[in-house]
Amino acid sequence: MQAKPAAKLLKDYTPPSHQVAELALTFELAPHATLVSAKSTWLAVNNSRELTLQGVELELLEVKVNGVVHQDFTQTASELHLTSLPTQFTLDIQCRIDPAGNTSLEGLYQSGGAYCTQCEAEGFRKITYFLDRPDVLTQYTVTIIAPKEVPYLLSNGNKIDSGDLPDGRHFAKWHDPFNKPSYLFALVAGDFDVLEDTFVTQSGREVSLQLFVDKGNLGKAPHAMTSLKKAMAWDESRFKLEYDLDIYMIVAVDFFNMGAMENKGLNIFNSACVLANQETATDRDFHTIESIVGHEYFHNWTGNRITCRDWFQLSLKEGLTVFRDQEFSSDLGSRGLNRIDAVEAMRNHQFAEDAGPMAHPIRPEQVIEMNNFYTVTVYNKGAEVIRMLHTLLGEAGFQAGMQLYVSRHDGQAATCDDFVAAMADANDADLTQFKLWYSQFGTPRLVVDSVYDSTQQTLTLNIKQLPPKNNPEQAMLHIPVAIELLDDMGKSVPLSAQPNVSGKVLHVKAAEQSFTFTGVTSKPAVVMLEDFSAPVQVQFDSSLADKLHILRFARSDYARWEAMQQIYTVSVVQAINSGIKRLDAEIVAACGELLSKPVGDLALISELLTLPSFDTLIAQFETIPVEALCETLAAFEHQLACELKPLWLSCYAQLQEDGSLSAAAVGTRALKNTCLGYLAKVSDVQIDTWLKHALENPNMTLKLGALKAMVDATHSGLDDAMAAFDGAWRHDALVMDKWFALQAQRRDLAAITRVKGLYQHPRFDKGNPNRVRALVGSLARANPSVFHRADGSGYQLLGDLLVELNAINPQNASRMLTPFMSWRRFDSARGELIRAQLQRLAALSGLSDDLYEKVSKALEA
Ligand code: B3K
Ligand code: ZN
Repeated sequence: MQAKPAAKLLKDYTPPSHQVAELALTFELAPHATLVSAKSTWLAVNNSRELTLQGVELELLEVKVNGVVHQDFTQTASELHLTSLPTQFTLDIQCRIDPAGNTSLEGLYQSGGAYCTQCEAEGFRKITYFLDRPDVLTQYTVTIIAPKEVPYLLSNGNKIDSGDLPDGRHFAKWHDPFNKPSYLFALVAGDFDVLEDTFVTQSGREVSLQLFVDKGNLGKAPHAMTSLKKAMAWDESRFKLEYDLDIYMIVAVDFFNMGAMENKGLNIFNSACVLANQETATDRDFHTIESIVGHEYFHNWTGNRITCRDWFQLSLKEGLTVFRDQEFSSDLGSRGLNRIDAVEAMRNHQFAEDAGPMAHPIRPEQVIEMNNFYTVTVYNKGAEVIRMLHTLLGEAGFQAGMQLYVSRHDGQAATCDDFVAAMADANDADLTQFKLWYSQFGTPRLVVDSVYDSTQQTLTLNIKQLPPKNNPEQAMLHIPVAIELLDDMGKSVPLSAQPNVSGKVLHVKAAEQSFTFTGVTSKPAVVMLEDFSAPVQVQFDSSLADKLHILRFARSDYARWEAMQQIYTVSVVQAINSGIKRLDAEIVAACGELLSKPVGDLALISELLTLPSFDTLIAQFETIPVEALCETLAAFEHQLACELKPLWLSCYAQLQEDGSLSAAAVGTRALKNTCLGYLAKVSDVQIDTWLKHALENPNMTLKLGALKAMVDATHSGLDDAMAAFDGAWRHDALVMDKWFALQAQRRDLAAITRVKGLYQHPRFDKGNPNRVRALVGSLARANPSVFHRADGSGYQLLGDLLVELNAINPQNASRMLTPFMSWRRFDSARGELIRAQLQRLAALSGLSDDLYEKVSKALEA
């Protein structure tokens, strides 16, 4: 392994040496030689005569201080160190950069023909030399000069000037009146179609909304625009937060590392998170777009108006903004289904990260490459921590805390401590113990047992808090445990008052605590951790009868789903231990009951009838039993398909929907697809006809549902169906991503060869993160029986790709590496095969910091 890149530590934070009063940037755009001039005004904070600026892959042309060429500087690959400076000065720096040659998709790069930027976390240093850190805020004025063939020239804030220049070029000048850090800077230049709209804020200001998409894609833009307007209205009504500029722009680009970016007034989005109509996008895509458009909009306050002091505080904006987008989706749609989604993200991904070599607190203390910390821990566990605060303080208390946070810190770069202090002060609450959630990693465990005393009519819950297995020294946390007690009739039993219980929440703060509830007239079924009120693992043995009772009667849809998940999970574990891969008749009957009366929330019924994923189930095992797990899931699915065949058939036959995006139609399509998924596993002429009809249906949700059903069933018509889909959709890269993903989920013997072969498909492009994630990401994440083949061919394929991606796009490489991180969880033969791939990467010359950090952690003893 090459020289070790240095880690940065939270405890080493020092404030910046200088303040920047203003920054004027001028870009003369050319694909391989863009000129960037940066003129700024500086004030040394402690009379320092030196200034160290960050800059990477820049060709430095000239430095002037107070208008005079300045030669007292030294340069390294990542810094410019200026000496002999006055304490107050203007600085002019001229650089040349190569957007067309920038495949990292960070800094200024080209997507298709358009220029665009991505500066978070530390991409601004690929544009010019600057104090590229989030606590240096200043006002930006940006002039963009380009040939007239590039008609739209966009940056943050308001356009203050534009016009023609000699030699066929034109310019636009933008000014952003809000101070911002460099990571929120954005520039876009290209030719687009524009969808325009307006939004009138609660105080009566009219905001112009513009959505820029590739030419020809206007028909796929309205949903994102509607989502934006819903988000603006929701933030006003729930959080009393109003938009602050006169214009809000969103640009969709095809080459983008993440979902989207909240640059002030000029969001840049992965086109997959914007473009949708019902012929090309699934119901799930529509939902994702709404939540991401909301997420980026909500950052305008939680992230932009109040930003982060340093990158260790990332969860300050991300955990909070994920919480806000989850609430947005829940207020507009189904709270239960949104909670299921959020908990699945936690259980499928975050628990694994928190137990693996990259485990970190939601406020990390040590970072080599910041881009590696845009994680499910910082985002999703961060949101769960905010949700716990909301549970502890209630909506009114939480909103009071938010108002205090905003009034104290508007315009500042703040810390997680600042946020918790505002919550505590506004509520006169002691959050000292709660704050440990920010500094401790790993998933805490609760071991619960319940004792019912029929003579006293009491129920006692004895709760033990165990530290995470990988962090045994950690201090006890304050864990809000929501519960519901259900009597024989399925009615909620009121919880008798006692210390450390408020409403339905038990405050678990110590290693062992007991809670005794009086007036419990019969032995209740206990809903434990209702709505996943804390990101913990719970061990609580309850009978199948109790779980079925909860399934029928719990007040929370989430709790009903969770009961069913536990039923399936216990069955899977028992089947693997006993070797008898059959679901209990009572469980099959419960599924039958759900299916025989498809009324109410059909999307929820669909979730209830879906077995837990491979990724969820692995948490049950010390060593992941790959074959046994895949075989058991397949056996259960087959059993449900066969034994309930008449019910699947009658359910499917009676489900009708109007093709709209109403919750009822979306739910109906979800259940139709679930039915078809099971039915495709049993052969029948009727089923083949339905599959054919669904494939021909213009609605992408139904079309893809049929194709997925055929993939999972290894249906004899699959090759033809896949070829027809390719023929019909080759022109649409985003639709082809769905096809690549399905190709990668096929389980036949040729699966690995097929994926490799698809690298040559005319629509495939290793430089495009969406394509790579669709194809290879789906193999690694959604096809465990093939990816984890004992011969190591899946690992070899991913290893080969990572070697290439390391050179093209380290950020994407690092994200694609994640499945290798849990190599110690597999049997020794598989573990060794993955380790060999990690060692191969470790030995690469030119290994990026991104991969170095994760590979070296994975290999550490
Ligand atoms: N803040 C951006 C993420 C930037 C990631 C940089 N590697 C998107 C978001 O969370 O809204
Ligand atoms: Zn975000």
